[in-house]
Formats: sequence, C-alpha cells, structure tokens
Amino acid sequence: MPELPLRNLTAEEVEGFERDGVICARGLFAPEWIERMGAAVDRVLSAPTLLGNVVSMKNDGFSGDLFLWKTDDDFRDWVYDSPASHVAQQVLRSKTVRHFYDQLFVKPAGCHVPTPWHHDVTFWPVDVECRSLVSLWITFDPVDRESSGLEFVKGSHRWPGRFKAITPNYDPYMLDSDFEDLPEIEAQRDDYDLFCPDMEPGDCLVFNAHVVHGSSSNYSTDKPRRAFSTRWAGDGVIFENRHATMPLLWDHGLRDGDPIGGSLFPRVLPEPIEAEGSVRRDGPEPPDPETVQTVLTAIGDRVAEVREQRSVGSPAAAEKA
Ligand SMILES: O=C(O)CCC(=O)C(=O)O
Repeated sequence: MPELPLRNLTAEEVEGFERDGVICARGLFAPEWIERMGAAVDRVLSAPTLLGNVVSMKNDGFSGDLFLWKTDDDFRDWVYDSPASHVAQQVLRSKTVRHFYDQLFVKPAGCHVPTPWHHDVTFWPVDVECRSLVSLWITFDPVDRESSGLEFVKGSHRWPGRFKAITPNYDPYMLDSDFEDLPEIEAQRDDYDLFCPDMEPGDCLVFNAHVVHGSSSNYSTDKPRRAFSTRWAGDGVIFENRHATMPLLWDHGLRDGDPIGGSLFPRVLPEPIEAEGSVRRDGPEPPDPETVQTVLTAIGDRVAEVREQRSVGSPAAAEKA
C-alpha cells in the first residue's frame, strides 16, 4: 500500500488548488523518495524508451519520456508505494485514485527548448470535460523561472476554451485538431495572474488538467532542471480515443465512453486491484509490438494525409495547377 505523505495538504492548499488550478506544496515527500527518483531519472535518461525517442529533442538537449513505470521498477514503485496517490486523493476529493501515467521533462543548463503554453486535457484520450485529473510535477533540482521553472495562469482552468495540444517539438500529429489556439499569453504577460514559484528538490506543483501552463528555455548556464510529472485520475474519468492525443502503446481494451481503468491505468487507492497490477509486478512490461505497429502506422498515415492536404492548398500547388 502507498505510504502516507509527511503531512496532509492544508485546507487552504486544497482551496487554493480549486480556486487557482495550481498550488506549490512543500514537504510532502521523504528525502529518500526524492533521492531515489532523482537517481532513477538519471538512469532512464541514458536509455530512453520508444516514446522517449519520439518526444525528445536530442540536438537541443531536451529529454522527455512517458510511461516509465511500465518498464522501470523505481517508477513502478512510485506509483504503488509513494505518497503521491494520497496527495492526488486529497485534492480530487475522490475515494478512488488511478494512476494515469508518468512523464519526464529534463532540460540541462542552457537547453533552449521552451515548453509552449498549453493545458494538458486536450493531449489525453479522455473526455475533455472530465474534471477529476491532477498532475504532480516534482523537481529534483532547485529551479526558478530563469532555469525553466513551470509557470501557470492562475484561474485558467475555468476558461471555457479547449486548446490545441502543443508539444515542445510542435508535433504535427498532436497539433492536428479543431481545438482553439491559446491567447497570446507571452506577449501580454501583464494581463494574466502568473505563478512561477522558486522550488527546491522535492517540492511539488499540484495542478489541474485544464490549467494553462508552460516553461521557458533553461537560460541558466549552470543549473540543470530535471522534473517529472505523475498524473492521477479520480472518479468518473471517461476514455475517449480522440484523434491527436498521446499514443497508447499497450493494449488497454478500453472503448469510448468507458471509465478509465485496467492494467494501463491501474487503481491505487483505496487499494490496488490484484488483476490490474499482477503482470507488472512480475516484471517489466515493454510496449506490445503489435499495438506499437498499429499506432505508429495510423500516426504516419495521418501526418502524410495532413502534409498532402497542406501542399494541395499551398500557393506552390496553386501555381503548378
Ligand atoms: O516541465 C515542463 O516544462 C512541462 C511540464 C508539463 O507541461 C506538465 O507536466 O504537464
């Protein structure tokens, strides 16, 4: 069973999360967890997964990775044994907590890769109106705005818009949706209530799936910035296999309209379900090759189709005709 955090969130913190869409919580995790996961981050960086290779920008120094808990035992233990699920349970005010997925964001000193402003919910294969999703972003290095601290627009989780999923590498597949473009936040910073706390290793940003956030390049010349997010789902999160969402490389068996669950999104609280976790407990679960092939082919086809449509509508094509 998961350990309890070193302290509960206060009532003010939970209210702050509900009001602003984000809080920075300190002193929740024992230093042993932070040391262990910091070392795990360093280890997985040297052996990225298939998804890691897709989302990283090697030439620019940016490393990302996803679903590490499926293949790395420290990340698996973070899911089942760390206090993270309890923190999620408190802010979601939910009896049930499922692990949604984990994601790494590493920007070494001088890594000139910003994370564009975005909100997370449109990246995910869920009903975009589901409210019971939360991320815990933990840093393993001291971080401030200059070294790519994560920044939020307070209250933006209540904006009515649903925005395009912009990744650090502007992945064309993810951008290919009918969602809106975000307002020009960077050019009008004074118009927004922005929040970017200085953080120490182990501090944790707890934020809503609809709140708008992003980070700058790491402008520091000597401060690395290693962070990872774990995402958690409370009651009533509905699967929706929308186009232009994060690819799922494991056979999850979910259909549109199902509550998320099963071995890809296992329950952790009130207690794990044996059948969901048993395969992973027996050893690493690399992506299923058949699912990988199907997903990658579908993405490749769609990207080719979009390119074709763009070139047909382009001035060069009009000139040729
Ligand atoms: O660390 C970053 O730059 C981005 C993190 C983020 O967007 C997230 O965890 O949802």
